[in-house]
Amino acid sequence: MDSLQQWPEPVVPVQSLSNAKTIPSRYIKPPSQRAAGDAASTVKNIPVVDLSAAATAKAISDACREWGFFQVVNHGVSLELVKRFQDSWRRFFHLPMAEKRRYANSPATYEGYGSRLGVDKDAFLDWVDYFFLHFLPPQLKDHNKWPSLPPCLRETTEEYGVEVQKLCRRVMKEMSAGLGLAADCLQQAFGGEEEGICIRVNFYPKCPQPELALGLSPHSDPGGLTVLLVDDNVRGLQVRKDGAWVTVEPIPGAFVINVADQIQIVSNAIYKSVEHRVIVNAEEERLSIAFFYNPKSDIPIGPVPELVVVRYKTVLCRSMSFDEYRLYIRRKGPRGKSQVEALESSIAS
Ligand SMILES: O=C(O)CCC(=O)C(=O)O
Repeated sequence: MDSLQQWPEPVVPVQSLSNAKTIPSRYIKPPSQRAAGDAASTVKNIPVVDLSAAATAKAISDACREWGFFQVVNHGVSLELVKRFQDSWRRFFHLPMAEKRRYANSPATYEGYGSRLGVDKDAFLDWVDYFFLHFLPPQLKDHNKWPSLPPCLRETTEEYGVEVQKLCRRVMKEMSAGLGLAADCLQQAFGGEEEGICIRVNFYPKCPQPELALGLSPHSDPGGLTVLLVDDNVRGLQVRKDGAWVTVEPIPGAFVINVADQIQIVSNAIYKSVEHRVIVNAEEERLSIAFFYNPKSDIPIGPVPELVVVRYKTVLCRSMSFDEYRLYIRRKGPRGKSQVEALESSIAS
């Protein structure tokens, strides 16, 4: 049977382990992968871009070249909607386990309620439960697969998706302009108006031994760009910068945006996707909501020709559809930047 049809072991929701004194060995990372021993970075925070200011394309482009991560303020998405959306999902994760398990997922599509990424048997696991859903294309969106409780969740998620899609299209234009390209160039490379969108709501329960575990192992996102909504007052996200880990200081009302692998590919690696991870803590649970803005999934995605000629005179990344590309993370789970790097080295060799 195809390994993506079922999980290799019974799935245990992390939330059900949160009140124990110690964590099961599956969640104990080898010492070299724990956050505790890493040198702290002296850099305080990722760049902040004010989307109501002039020269946004330059600010975004600089952030994408130097960091691959930035926060946006004055982004135009209603803060009341953002709060309603966050609250409805927080309420979902506090429903009885039997209600959540009605949506238990499989690795075939990942849609639904789950607790692991990757299908390798006996793999180390991350300290996170999540809910994954498709928002676009329309043929993949199915409200019946989204939680029916709390009652406002489906409607609020729909409203939020429409607004954040607009934000993504705007950021794509600014990223394009920042590469010296026509404003619609990156969007066209993604399949025009047929982009894909999925949402993963991550719930990190309190962890009795946070120094031994990670909420999410280091990874870059496989899609185009990610708009992340994080808790205002619980830190957890760390971004790799010049070999050190920088803890993101959340700004209330802001979104964290990051370049993902498909933007690295279409920009011929001028914009780089960046490794990030999540640390957990014993005092507070944390909720984050990742909005993955992806190319149309069945077209070849490769570097924009203008960038090959102008910038490097060489192709750094080979083309592959996003459907093929994301199978890797579905099988392996978070593995740093190994996949996009493998694509680049296959060109070099
Ligand atoms: O929880 C976070 O802050 C980051 C989540 C993330 O990296 C992801 O969902 O891919």
